[in-house]
Amino acid sequence: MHHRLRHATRRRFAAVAAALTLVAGSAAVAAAPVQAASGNLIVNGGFEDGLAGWFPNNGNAADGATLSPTTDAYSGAGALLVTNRTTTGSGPMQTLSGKVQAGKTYLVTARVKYENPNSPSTKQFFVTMHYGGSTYTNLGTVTVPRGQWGLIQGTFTIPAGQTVSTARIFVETPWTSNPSTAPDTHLMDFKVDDVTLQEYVVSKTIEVVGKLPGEHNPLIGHKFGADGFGFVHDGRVYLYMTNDTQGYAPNPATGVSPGINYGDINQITVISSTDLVNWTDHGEVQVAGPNGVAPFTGNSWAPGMAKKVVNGEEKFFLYYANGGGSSNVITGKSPLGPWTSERTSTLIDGRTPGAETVAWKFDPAPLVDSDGAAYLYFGGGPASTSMPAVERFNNPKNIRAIKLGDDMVSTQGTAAVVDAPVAFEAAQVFKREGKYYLSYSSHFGGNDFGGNQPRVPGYPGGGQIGYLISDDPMSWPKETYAGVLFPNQSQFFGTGTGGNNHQSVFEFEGKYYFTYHAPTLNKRINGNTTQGYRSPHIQELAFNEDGTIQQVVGTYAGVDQVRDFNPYRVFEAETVGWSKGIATGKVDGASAEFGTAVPNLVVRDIDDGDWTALSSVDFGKGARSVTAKVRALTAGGTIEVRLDDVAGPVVGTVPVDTATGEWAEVSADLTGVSGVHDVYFTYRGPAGEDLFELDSWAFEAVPALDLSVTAGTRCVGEKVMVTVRATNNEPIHVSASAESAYGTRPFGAVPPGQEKFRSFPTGAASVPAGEVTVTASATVDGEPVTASYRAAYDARACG
Ligand SMILES: [Ca+2]
Ligand SMILES: [Ca+2]
Ligand SMILES: [Ca+2]
Repeated sequence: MHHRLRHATRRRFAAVAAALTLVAGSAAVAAAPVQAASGNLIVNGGFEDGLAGWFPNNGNAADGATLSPTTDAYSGAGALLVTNRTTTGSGPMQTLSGKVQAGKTYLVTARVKYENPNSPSTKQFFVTMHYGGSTYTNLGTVTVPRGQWGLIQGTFTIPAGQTVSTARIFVETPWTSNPSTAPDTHLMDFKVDDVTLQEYVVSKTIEVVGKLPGEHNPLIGHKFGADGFGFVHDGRVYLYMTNDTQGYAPNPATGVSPGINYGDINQITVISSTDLVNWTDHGEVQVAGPNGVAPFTGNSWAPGMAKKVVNGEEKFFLYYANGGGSSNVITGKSPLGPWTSERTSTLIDGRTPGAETVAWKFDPAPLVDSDGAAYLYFGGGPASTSMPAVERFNNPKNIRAIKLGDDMVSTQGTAAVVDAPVAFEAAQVFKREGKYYLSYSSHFGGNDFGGNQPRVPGYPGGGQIGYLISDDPMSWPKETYAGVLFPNQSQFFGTGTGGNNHQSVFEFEGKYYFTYHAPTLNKRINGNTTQGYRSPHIQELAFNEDGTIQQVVGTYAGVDQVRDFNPYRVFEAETVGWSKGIATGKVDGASAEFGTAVPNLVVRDIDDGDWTALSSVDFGKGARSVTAKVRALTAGGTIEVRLDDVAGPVVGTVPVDTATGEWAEVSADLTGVSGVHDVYFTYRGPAGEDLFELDSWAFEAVPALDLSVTAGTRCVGEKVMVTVRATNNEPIHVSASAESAYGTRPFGAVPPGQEKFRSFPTGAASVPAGEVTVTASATVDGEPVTASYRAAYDARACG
């Protein structure tokens, strides 16, 4: 009876363990985002301390084995040898009493090897938990070839309510009732080394470099974001996105998350940039759900953004899909909030006139026209089944346009049909040179759209971005269709990047840009088997003479950086061109760069070897120091500042030597930093520890003196005189002197705003072209500052 129960339990768990192994094997490329919350719970797991902590499994009276140290180790100098085994469960055991808890998830690993030449050529081993009594669970397994060290690996969650006071783990071979009939098969000697057991915390931190240095797509590498909507305000581009990271939950063992579940998403992610390469993470707006700005909505997908002055006050309106059934809007005081809800029910739903038959009343995209009139475009999903199948496929009439009220949070009149060919979702409108452009995503066919129907020539294929051009923002007959402006992203980014898309177009400093998404970061994490987690991309949009759009080509290169990055100010550390291994999180308090009323984030999960980088930073004449606002989490952390490459020269090292747990400023002098460079901050410190958090950076320029210097020549009789003129543009006295091939002449003190001349008699009738150097010095803010200037003169002959 006892054995039967034990057998049944063990077989069941053996099957589970085998399935886990298969999953782990198929995703061997994935880096497991493991965080050991407590370190190794096993005492002397490497057997470097003899047999300390270990005893032979004695869970059954029949179990028995001899444990002895061996120097044939997998790592280090020692390992364990198991001999004289009496049951398949005979192996080394260690108690976990007081170390593990019900409901928590753990990773177990161990190295095993057997060498008996009479044993099978491969053998399966387990690490098994004995909770007590007859409750055994296989935690991890491996099938290893004879004579080689194999790696047992597995994750397991201790069931809620499981008693763990007598929990013990041991290493064994597969159970059989009568092992002594074939001892070489079932009771062979084996060796064990490197046993670990760690608690697992699912981490969303993306450990791979998701945006490669030099590339500009995806826009960010440390989190996901889909359905990006580009919005320009006050010289800055904001991108509002569906928070695809919200339900991302990579398995700690495999690194692979379950597929995306849109139903989990009730936040909108916001990033912004002034150069389209370095993006600031503003975190997530909790839009929907019980704690959301609009708690009467449950989801927040596919945002759209607009601004308008209402009753003399500039307001920002963030529209979003409340799942597939309705759309809503919240109101911001700035593009980053704070946010309020002016409504107590959804903006677009089954009651919206003209939208009754639209299956999915979602994907709301606003347009504020140049005359102040505002419109909302929305809708999608399967066409009415009352239509003929061919029409359902080609002209499903599932998109709508409706006028927004002056308050931007109500609609006016009846929604008009947008007859976008093969339409599925994601309508968005922009205006250029008096014409309105409506782009949208096409459907993938199938029974919802009438089955496999003949496609009208020129109409979009599945999952493409088509567009219409109209003179009227409310009139979109099928004749306004203008073509496909973007094929499916899988055409450019390959296996694993197919699926839906959602685009927007925005104008920034005279150029038009196209936003779309692709699961390229997901692909970099997991290879070609992606789980639907999408990342934002941008390409430039170009137009033909007739106003049609040149089809966009998706690239990892992305768009050109609009301007160099200005380092001489306080800017958020969560502004990143490229990164590795970091996460971001919201903290209380104001943003140093964006003000008191909007969220501030910090860079977190900084481990030894992680880094962040800024693209194309203009240091001008030179930077002399950098300051970081940090919160040390351990002693011994440093920040290395490097130029142009993650392994580039270190131009300064910032010690993070402040009190742990406290925000403080740390800084370092810099050497050799001038001109335009990519800047890499590489983080160093004790391995396996969270080093510090980062809030903001500031660089300080080498102080310079503002002098204008010119040189020239004139003839005095038949001899050449070299002349030099220095103008002091500083508000203080500057001491200066000039040096030429013909000597050195002091100017003495040059008063603020004044100029002085000096002449160098050459004694020659002709001189070649040359240069003078003026050296100036002054005391600025109590510090001596010296600067030198060069000025050239032409060759001259006199007489
Ligand atoms: Ca060892
Ligand atoms: Ca990290
Ligand atoms: Ca910050």
